[in-house]
Amino acid sequence: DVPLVTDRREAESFVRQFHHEQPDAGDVERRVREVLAEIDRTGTYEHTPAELSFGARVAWRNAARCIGRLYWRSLVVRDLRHVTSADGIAAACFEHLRTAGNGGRIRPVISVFAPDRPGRPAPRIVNDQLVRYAGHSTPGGRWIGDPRGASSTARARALGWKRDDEAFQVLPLMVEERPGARPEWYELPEDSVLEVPLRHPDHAWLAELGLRWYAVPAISDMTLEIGGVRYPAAPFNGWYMGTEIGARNLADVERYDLLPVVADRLGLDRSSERTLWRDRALVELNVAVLHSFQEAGVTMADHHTESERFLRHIARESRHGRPTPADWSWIVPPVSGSTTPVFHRYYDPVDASLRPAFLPRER
Ligand code: HEM
Ligand code: NRG
Repeated sequence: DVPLVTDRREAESFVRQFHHEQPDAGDVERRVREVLAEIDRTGTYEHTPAELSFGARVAWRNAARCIGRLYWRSLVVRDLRHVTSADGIAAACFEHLRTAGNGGRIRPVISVFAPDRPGRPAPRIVNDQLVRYAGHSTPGGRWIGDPRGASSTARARALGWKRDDEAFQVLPLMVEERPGARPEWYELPEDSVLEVPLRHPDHAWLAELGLRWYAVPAISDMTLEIGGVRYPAAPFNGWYMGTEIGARNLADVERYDLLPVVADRLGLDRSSERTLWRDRALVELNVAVLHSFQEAGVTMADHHTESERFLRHIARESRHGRPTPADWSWIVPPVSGSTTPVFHRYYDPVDASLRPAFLPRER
């Protein structure tokens, strides 16, 4: 599967957008001629560092499912297009996690590795996030760890990695130098993975459950597309909103499925749905997540604050004459939706052809 020649119209339209939004960037017509000539000569073109940074930031601005877009301008862009070996990519990903984790004061960062070129497809990161917990089911049908990590766990084991039976074992990073090649795998160095043990401000028993979560959500399976050029290895991170962990990762029946455990420790009556034991357990679990990150000094947003920021983002974009396409079903938090302002309105329609963009990995 050889990447095709870069689309000339996508390239030209990106260069024009870049110069429109960054009027100090120089002569747009000259740059358009240069880019088109380079595509005619080589089948693709190279972004300038300024184009790359702008493109990555606008891809974030365009992410219709993301509630965290207020800070899109401050994304730190690491230009690693020259890094193509599996060893080099792994080392750079670990450095990404350190600089993003920043001792707890999390910084939004993207690392952009080599793009696909005609006849030379780029390396891929196999994992869906740089940090993710392993998971597998026992012969008895019980889950150990995160079911979301099951396919990566199986993949890593086939490559020779050893899992244990812990609930929160960090998976190794797997890198394919070429799509379809046998991945190299790397254990994450301890100093690159910041984690927070969970406890509850009022319920000491919660700490005894031994729950934890990692600090930096770094998506590594989306392709960054800018001006017709595709960057399949471009992991990015911001910080967590508490509900992602407390209302989904730890609570979903298909994930850690902890609501019955928490409800029992709270002494709730589970004999009927009408006691709302699920809802009450969910709130306490989310309190524990926010409290623990706060006490550990690790950046995390609560869903009320992040919702309010998102509406400020929409207002600011609109002052710049730009719409903010958004997907209601992803923006509204998974708990207490109607208590947040993002619930009570509709959004500009999502246009799948909007670029630059983060696209789901093809295959
Ligand atoms: C999705 C929050 C930073 C790009 C999301 C989701 C949340 C979120 C809650 C929905 C996730 C889900 O339901 O699974 C935040 C917060 C950030 C942040 C609080 C703090 C700064 C970023 C950054 C980027 C980004 C830095 C890219 C540069 C995306 C994309 C999605 C998304 C592409 C959709 C993912 C998918 O389709 O699976 N974000 N985000 N976000 N975010 Fe953000
Ligand atoms: N829900 C996923 C992470 C998705 C992206 N969320 C962010 N992104 N906050 C999870 O691991 O729970 N980010 O770039 O900050």
